[in-house]
Amino acid sequence: MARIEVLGVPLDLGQGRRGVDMGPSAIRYAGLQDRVRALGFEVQDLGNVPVPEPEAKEIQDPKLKYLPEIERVSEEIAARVSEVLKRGSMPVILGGDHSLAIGSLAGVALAKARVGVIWFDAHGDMNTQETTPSGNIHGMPLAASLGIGHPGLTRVAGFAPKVRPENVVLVGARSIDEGEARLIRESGLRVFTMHEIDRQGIGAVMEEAIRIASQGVDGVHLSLDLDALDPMTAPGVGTPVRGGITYREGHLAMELLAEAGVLCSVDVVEVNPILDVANRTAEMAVDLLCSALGKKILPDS
Ligand code: HAR
Ligand code: MN
Ligand code: MN
Ligand code: MN
Repeated sequence: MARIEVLGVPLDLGQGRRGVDMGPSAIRYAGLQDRVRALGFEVQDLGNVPVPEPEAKEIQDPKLKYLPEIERVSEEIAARVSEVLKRGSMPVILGGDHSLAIGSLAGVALAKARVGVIWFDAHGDMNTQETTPSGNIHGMPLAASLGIGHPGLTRVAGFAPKVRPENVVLVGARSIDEGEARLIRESGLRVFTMHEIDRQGIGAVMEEAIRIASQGVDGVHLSLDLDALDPMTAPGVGTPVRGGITYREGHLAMELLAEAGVLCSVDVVEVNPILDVANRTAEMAVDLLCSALGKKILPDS
């Protein structure tokens, strides 16, 4: 039976609100291990990657806050994630803020010749030190993975880029900064904003997203930012944006991914228990992960 290995990354250095470092605990507390085992997987929890506390560090570059610390954590994540894949398991990385995806995608790219990415997010995460309005690195991981931005972020694990734009799809976007919009157009990745989801329906959007991400690759990485969902469904995130993916749209998207059978690795990020309502967002994260791993409303047997 397939094996899942869980790696926690209590990282909050990539953004400005405390509490997202408690995300891995909240997701585990929501029953992750038992729920995934109930689907028939073997599950091993590798514990957490060590992450420095912001109070113990100083911001050096206001356009790339905590860059040296995030670089070090990213290298560690990359090494751990590639080991998991080389053992034949599926890594599930629990955040923490989305800057951790720089490391997780680096790890996937180390282990696989060519990888596709489905990036669920309200945001573009396509900023660089030149375009960022905040200096927060969690607004940069998709750009970094495409080889755009500061070399400290793009060259994690010693090479760039990690993915080709023709295999990258952004789903659920509704808050894109001006500079990001330009980088998105220039890089040529495919974006399904909430407008396309409203118009075509999440089913058609996901079919196309899966086709693009899986063309010619050895696996598809799902980077699931919980702020892709509507704040009514997922209130416990640091940068909520109205008008997001509904509970069922989220599940249908994950169910279609499971049916496609292409997933090789998953990030679950931006869950902030301090901003949450009775752990609802962490529970939603576990629910969505189960659907992505093949949970059906009406099981076959
Ligand atoms: N685009 C804004 C910035 O770069 C906000 C980014 C918020 N990002 C996340 N991850 N929550 O998607 O500062
Ligand atoms: Mn902390
Ligand atoms: Mn994000
Ligand atoms: Mn986001």
